[in-house]
Amino acid sequence: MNSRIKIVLVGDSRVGKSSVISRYKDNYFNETFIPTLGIDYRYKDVNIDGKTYQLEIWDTVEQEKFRDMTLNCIRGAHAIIYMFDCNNLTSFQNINFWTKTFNEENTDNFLVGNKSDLQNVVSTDEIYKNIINSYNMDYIEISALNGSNVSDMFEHIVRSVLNKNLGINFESLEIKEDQEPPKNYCFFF
Ligand SMILES: Nc1nc2c(ncn2[C@@H]2O[C@H](COP(=O)(O)OP(=O)(O)OP(=O)(O)O)[C@@H](O)[C@H]2O)c(=O)[nH]1
Ligand SMILES: [Mg+2]
Repeated sequence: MNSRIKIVLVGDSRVGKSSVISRYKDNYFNETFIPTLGIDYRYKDVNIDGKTYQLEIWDTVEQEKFRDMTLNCIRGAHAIIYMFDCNNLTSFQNINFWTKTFNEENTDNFLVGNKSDLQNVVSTDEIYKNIINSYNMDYIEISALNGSNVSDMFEHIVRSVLNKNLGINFESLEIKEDQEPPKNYCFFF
């Protein structure tokens, strides 16, 4: 038996949401941009302090037509990753929009700058550093391309969710090793 923790990634198109999931799940990176066409999830087991947690990691898309589905997907999530591209100011400015759109009370929220392998126009600038602090979320910089901080980030999120407890009854989340994903969570297009 282990426990399932649901994590949802949101943010502008091309910030690297799908790439981060592929890097973490399969240790794979594709330089070619293949836009995600809907909402999907992947599973990944992680062992922390001798206990296995099954992470249910949801990949979302920017387009407005999927907004309601993303909102549905966020209900019941333990953590939300608000992701931007460290080298794309617009994607950082749009975090304000994403946090307002998916403002959930019972989630643990993280601000994540991806593409740290590139020149960093956001978090090296004093003005933006202040904005990052004002979000009052843990800030983590990662790179799907070279894998920097990716596993550590997911582990940090799990520990944080467990520490905060968030009113989650983990006993009720216990699942059997070979249990099928919940079918009603599935959106394919
Ligand atoms: N240099 C660099 N490029 C990256 C990194 N992560 C992703 N990319 C590239 O950025 C582009 C977009 O990545 P995706 O993972 O498809 O972005 P996405 O956020 O899932 O985009 P949508 O599916 O449209 O929402 C691709 O060409 C990736 O190869 C990174 O850490 N560093
Ligand atoms: Mg994608």
